[in-house]
Amino acid sequence: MNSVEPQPDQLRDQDPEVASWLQREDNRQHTTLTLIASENHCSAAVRATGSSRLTDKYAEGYPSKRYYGGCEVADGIEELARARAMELFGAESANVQPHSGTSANVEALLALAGPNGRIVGMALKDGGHLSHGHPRSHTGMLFDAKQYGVDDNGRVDLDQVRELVREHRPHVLIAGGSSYARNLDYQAFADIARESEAFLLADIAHPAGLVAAGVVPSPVGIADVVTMTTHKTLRGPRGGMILAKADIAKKINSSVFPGSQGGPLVQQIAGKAVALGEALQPEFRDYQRRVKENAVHLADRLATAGLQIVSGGTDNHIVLVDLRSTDCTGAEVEERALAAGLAVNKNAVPNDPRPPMVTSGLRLGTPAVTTRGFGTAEIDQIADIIVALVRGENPENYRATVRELCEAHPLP
Ligand code: DSN
Repeated sequence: MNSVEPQPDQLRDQDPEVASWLQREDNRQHTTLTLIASENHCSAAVRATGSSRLTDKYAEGYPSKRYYGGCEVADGIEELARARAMELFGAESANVQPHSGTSANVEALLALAGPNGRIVGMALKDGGHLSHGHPRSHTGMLFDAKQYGVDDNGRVDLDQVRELVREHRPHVLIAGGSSYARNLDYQAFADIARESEAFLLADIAHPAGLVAAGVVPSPVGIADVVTMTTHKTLRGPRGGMILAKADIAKKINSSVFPGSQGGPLVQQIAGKAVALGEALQPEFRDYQRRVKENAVHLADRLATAGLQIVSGGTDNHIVLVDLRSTDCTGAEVEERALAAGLAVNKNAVPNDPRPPMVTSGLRLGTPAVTTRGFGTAEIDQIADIIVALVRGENPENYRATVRELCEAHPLP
């Protein structure tokens, strides 16, 4: 394998045990094709920020209003990240401090609904996210949460959303999901929210990069608040971000700090600034266009081979395969795929009769392999391997092909 990076000498010398785990992860990523829809490979420039001295710095507060001295660099970096985020998404304000997408959601919900407030979001089992009011998430405990689902075609049923909102009168309506492959009609969601005087929160954790590139519709300017992660299609470091309309920005900022978080991770904010700078370049649009093209192609190829695709296809980077008409579970195919060198994840499909650790579905995504330079020809090869694995063929028969694809398409 040509581009596995050696661990820094200091780490190897001081702690060979940890260094060897890191080396093992490098090797795993180099020799595995990531088809997990929420993962990507960020640039070396983004990764460099994570190992910088910024990791040592406390900077509680916001630029120019910190509770520690020596924050001039942290201020400059946070201002830069905020300015780039606002430019990229056309937003009135940006908070780049949330540690994750779930943190961003909890922070925004606490700001807009308050403890014990009412919220409505998409159910996890239908493609939503834990932090949209699932009973095991604090968002399902702190708030009085009701959940909407999808119809028999795997699409959000706006009539059901409207009915639920009229009945439950939420403070916040959430539009967004983590295994939903179709565009959402943000204007229709906003109209439903407005009718009941609710705020609209759009969670674009998954399609953030596609939104930034204009490849899928943007909720910015329609939703009151937009939350996201920075490491999925946006291809930055791990973390979260919140965009808000100017009139609620102060509330959101107070909910992030001091409401829910202490010191921001300045090294992650620097990584967000780098990734946002990359996303402002013309090549990023082309990358996102190819992410979607590859996903549409993958869905078509799998469907042509006889696999069922939830909602019949995709509008974004996600392909959700329904395995109920086959002999296998999501967990079985996940294990076979890994043995062949493909990282995928089992996922519930709407009305799934199996438990979450088994499931009847497979969630696939194209962001990471598109970063490696995959086009539709390589997607065909991957799709054919997945079909063969679902049919019960031996994963070992495909390991060499996957390795060749990895070698021909090294990590950034
Ligand atoms: N981990 C995210 C995903 O895989 O979609 C959800 O939190």
